[in-house]
Amino acid sequence: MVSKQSNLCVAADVTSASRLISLAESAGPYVCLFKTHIDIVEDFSPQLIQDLLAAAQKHNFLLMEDRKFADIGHTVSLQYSQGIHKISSWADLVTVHPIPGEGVITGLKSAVTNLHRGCFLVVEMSSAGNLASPNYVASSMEISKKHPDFVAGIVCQTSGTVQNPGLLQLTPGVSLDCQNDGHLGQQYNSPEDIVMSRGADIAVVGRGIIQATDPAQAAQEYRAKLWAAYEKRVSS
Ligand code: 5BU
Repeated sequence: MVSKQSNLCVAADVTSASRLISLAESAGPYVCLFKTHIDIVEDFSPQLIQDLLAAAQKHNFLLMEDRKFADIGHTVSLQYSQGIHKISSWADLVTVHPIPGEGVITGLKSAVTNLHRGCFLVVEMSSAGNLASPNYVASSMEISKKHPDFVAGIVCQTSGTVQNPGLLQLTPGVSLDCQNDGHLGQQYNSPEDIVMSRGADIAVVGRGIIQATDPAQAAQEYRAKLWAAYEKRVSS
């Protein structure tokens, strides 16, 4: 984040391997994290992973697979390391719902004994009507404390949820032009609000970048606005 002066994570929600790699090349120089939903790629192949890893190394970003694991420990350990995607072999970070309890984390950890891997716990979502109650958020934060060797951060929407300075706050729902995406439930904030009022350390931008006519230029613009807000917040 510091060397690239970027707290921007791009949500690369595209369905073809060539578009995914093209985004990694165009937005890659401006992001600290490149977030995938690998299961939406229609022409997935192991070569795509090799290309993604090469882009990550070239542009110095981490890969996050937004898999939102949410099952018993044994099942998530298989979903994480097996199947066609073999997520644990390439994704530096994954997302996890704490709904099953602590076993979801111990299960994931059991699949990666020799790899440098981590997760973000999803404790609050950006979507309208999401079910995260204050109790759920508090209990989820308790779980995060028990696994500092694997929980790198928290996905949430509210400033103050993350009290531990050792955890990063990742916050989706950021757009320069939209308030929502209609009946699909997404709710957006501006880059300034997400960092200054909602406490994001890293902000996730999907359609604001990937649907722009020039994704590289959009990524530059979001990076500049988000980083300026971040510097302002941490120095105030
Ligand atoms: P958008 O196009 O900027 O709306 O994309 C947002 C991305 O962040 C998308 O990949 C979602 O899966 C992801 N997301 C989210 O929007 N809200 C959440 O609470 C979580 C993830 Br967790």
